[in-house]
Amino acid sequence: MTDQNTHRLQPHRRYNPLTGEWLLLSPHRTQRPWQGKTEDAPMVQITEYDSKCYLCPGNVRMGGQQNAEYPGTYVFDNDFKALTDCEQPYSEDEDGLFRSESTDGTCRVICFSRKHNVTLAEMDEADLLPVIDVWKEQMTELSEKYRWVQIFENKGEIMGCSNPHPHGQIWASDYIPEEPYKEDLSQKAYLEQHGKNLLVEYLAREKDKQERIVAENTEWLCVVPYWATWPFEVLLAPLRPTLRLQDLDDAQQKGLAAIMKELLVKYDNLFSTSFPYSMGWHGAPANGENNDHWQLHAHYYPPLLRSADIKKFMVGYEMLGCPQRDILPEQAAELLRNQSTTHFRMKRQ
Ligand code: H2U
Ligand code: ZN
Repeated sequence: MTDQNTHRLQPHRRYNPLTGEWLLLSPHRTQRPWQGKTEDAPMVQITEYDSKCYLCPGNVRMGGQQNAEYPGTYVFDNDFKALTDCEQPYSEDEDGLFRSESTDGTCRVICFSRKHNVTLAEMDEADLLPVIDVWKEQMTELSEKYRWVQIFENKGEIMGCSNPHPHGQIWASDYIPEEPYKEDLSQKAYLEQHGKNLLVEYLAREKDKQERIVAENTEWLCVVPYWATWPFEVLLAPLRPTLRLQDLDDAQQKGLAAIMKELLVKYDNLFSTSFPYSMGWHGAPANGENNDHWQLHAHYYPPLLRSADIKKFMVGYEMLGCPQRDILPEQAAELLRNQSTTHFRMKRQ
């Protein structure tokens, strides 16, 4: 912490320009030495194929359908869809007090690899390219029909994901959900007010400041955002104006595979654990409108605070007031940035 930044050590609020919300920072509570527990997690040996896994090639899923003998990535319709195309469209509104409407949507599951025992962090960089291909294909296909296509990954038992087989999900809907809706309004207002794209401008400033960068290459920037809520939250975005995943060109796609690999290895190395998180992509909605105010980006929201088993809870004041964090985003970024780019499991072999 440089001398001119000591004001940051007192309680203060920071503004999230993407959502228009504020958060509270209490960094004076963490000025004790770093207490991160980084002893080695036990090496749990799991096999490349698990006959009991619903996602492994050739296995029968809960609903009775059989997975193909897929060699790489694999997409199937979720057997327990949270969204379906509605059979009886309706909308009701009783004086704004009892308001409801039907929705159209669908849900899919994406297996990132046929191998049960790898994670994106441990996959070769080259094997991340097909994952990005699938994301792009799915976005293109589902955007024809649905206004919002939410691609996400829920990783780790702590996040409620019970199956270690590397996989993500897609939920597509005819409505734009709350988080991207707030981002849509904020980005639009910023462009109107400042004549610049909010995130493209923010990334350029972060690149200059070099305070919150976790990883960077010629096409991408990965930062702990100035307004991060979760201790090790990151924002990953292309530097060039880009509306959607399916708009990424070859150079951006290669750059994305490289920076994802770097981020995920650093995440795992931070607490010597397979780092849990929820992540997902936000880009311009498929609404047929001018979306110049949008910039593609991914959010990574990891729940961990100080070790592989100490989680941050969003409770109390955070449920009733606003989110709060102790460790400064600048400190979190430095911790992540300084992690090795060699996965801890590789080192121990
Ligand atoms: P998560 O572990 O990220 O929750 O994803 C698992 C998803 O896979 C979940 O949405 C689906 C669940 O509905 N699933 C199937 O569609 N078929 C199965 O046989 C098992 C799980
Ligand atoms: Zn499996």
